[in-house]
Parts: sequence; structure tokens; C-alpha cells
Amino acid sequence: MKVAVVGATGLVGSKMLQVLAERNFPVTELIPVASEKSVGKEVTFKGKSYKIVSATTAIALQPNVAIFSAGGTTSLEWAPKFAEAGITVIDNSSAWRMDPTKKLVVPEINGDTITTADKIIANPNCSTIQMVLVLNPLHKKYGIKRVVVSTYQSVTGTGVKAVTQLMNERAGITGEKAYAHQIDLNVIPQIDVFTDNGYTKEEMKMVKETIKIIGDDNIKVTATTVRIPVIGGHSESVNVEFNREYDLADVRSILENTSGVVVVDDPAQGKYPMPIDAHDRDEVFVGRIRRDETQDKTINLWIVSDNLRKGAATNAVQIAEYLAAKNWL
Ligand code: 11C
Repeated sequence: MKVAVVGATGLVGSKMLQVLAERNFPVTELIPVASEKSVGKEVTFKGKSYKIVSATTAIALQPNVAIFSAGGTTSLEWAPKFAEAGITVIDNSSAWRMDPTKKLVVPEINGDTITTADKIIANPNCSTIQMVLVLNPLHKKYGIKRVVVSTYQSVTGTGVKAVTQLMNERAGITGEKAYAHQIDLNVIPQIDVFTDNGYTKEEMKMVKETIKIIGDDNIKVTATTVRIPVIGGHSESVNVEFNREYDLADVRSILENTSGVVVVDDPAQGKYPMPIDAHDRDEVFVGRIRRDETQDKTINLWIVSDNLRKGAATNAVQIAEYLAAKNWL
């Protein structure tokens, strides 16, 4: 299968190549695409070098699927051009997620909503994916009324420049900055720009995408998203109020039996999910599972996952695998 990766030189793009190789996606020809300044440079995939091409060249090469991770502006301009040429697009940007004509997919939850008519399929935001993978099976059993989430997000969510800023600050080197504030030895309670309601775009993504993926607009979500000086993955403190009374042991059992979720919850032994352990893993880890003693039908969870993997590259490749299994590529 011919596979184009648009944005192949970025942090997520490089992770896409790694995940495609690791999962043995049947790639017969890789078409790496990046901005004009990278055209002609090479990327390595499964030990072989591939020259980076422009988006126009990639369309002419007629890949079966194009996985985009080059930002919203590129996706808005180029995804429709690929789709018009008959190429299925899996888009990791926020450009198409809330478009009512586009599916927003976490395969374990709503992969079965995809049809052959879907030529641009949206991959959700990283902080949303790891939360909904845990919430969805609990919603099915107990019905979720309200979610209060606070995030502790890795600098890798911003990209290479942010990782460099963190490492430079740690080494005492002055350099280019991704954030307006110091990130080392600090936390920044702002991810993406603020919207008119006082929340950031990242916070509103968690609100709106959760409803769209789980498919129930009765679920209320309020979020505070925070950047921390960590590279392994995103962490989330999630308080969930159910419609029905729940059983703590049953919640644990449901999560233990959810594909893609791993329960790490043995506080007496100091065992709980941490980004340093989630790094370069595909699973979503959940722990600190406990009753909220201040309110009925309410539980606290701690959810951690590598934002570049299940939060981005792995989820996108899983969508491609779903389409390939259906013979739709
Ligand atoms: C972050 N969640 O951690 C963002 C990155 O909509 O795909 C991903 C942004 C997106 O900064």
C-alpha cells in the first residue's frame, strides 16, 4: 500500500513512521511530505531512505492513504485536494474535527461509524483520546453526567521547539522559545490560545470532542489544561459524576477489560501511572481509582498516556488499519 505521511519531519510525523513500521502496516511505498524547505531531504523508514516530496507531487503519486500531521492550515488547504483525488485522508490536526460532515474517530469507541463515503477522517486531540478511552466503557455502564478534568501536559504536545526550550533552560542556554514563559521548574496554565469564554482552545477541544466521540451531548465536561516540564506523556486528574450509583470493584474490572487501557493502581506499593513509564507505550494507563467522598455517584481517576502515540500517531495508524481491514484503501 502506498502511504503518504504529510508533516513527516515533525515530532508526530516521525512517530507516525515509527508506529507504521512497528505495527507492520503493509507499506509498499512511503511518500514523506513536508514543507518546501524540506523537499529533497531524506527520511528513513524500515532501514530505507525516502526523499521528501511536496504535497502536489504526493497527490500525483496516488497514495492509498495520506496521514496528515502538519497543522490545521495545511490540512484545511490540502486534505480536500487529496480527497478529491480519491485519496483517503486521516487528519491529526484540529481542522476537521468538529465539522459535522466528518467523523472524529477513536477506533475502539466509534471506528464502526466510518463508511466508504468518509474521505477525510479526523484524529482527535491527544488529551481527549486518552480520557475518552477510559470514560467510554464507564459511560456505557453508569452514564456520565459531568466530568471535571485538569491536565498535566508534556511539552512534546507543542513540538520540537518546546522540547528544545525545556532542555535549553535546564542547561542554562539561551535560545528560541516555544512558550512566552519559562517552562523548566514551572507550570503554565495555558495550552493554545484563549477563547471568548475564558477557556483555552485545548480546554474547549476536551469539552466538544468528548461529546462527539462518545456520541452523547448530555455529557458535561469542564477542563483546565496545563503545561508541565515533562516529555513522556500527558497526565490527567479526572473527576467523574455518574447518573447511576457505581461499584468501585466493577469500575476497576471494566477498565481492566477495556482494550488499550491498563490499570496501574496499587498505591500501597507506590504503583500508579506516570509519564516516565508511559513514554513510547501505546496503552492508556489509569490508576488512583477512588470514590469521591464529597459527592454521591462520583469517582476520581488519574489517566496517563504518551501523547505522541495513542494521542496521535498510534490512533491515526489504527484508523488506517481499520480501513485496510475493510479493504477500503
Ligand atoms: C498539546 N494537545 O498538548 C496539544 C497538541 O489539536 O492536535 C495537539 C493539538 C491538536 O499541546
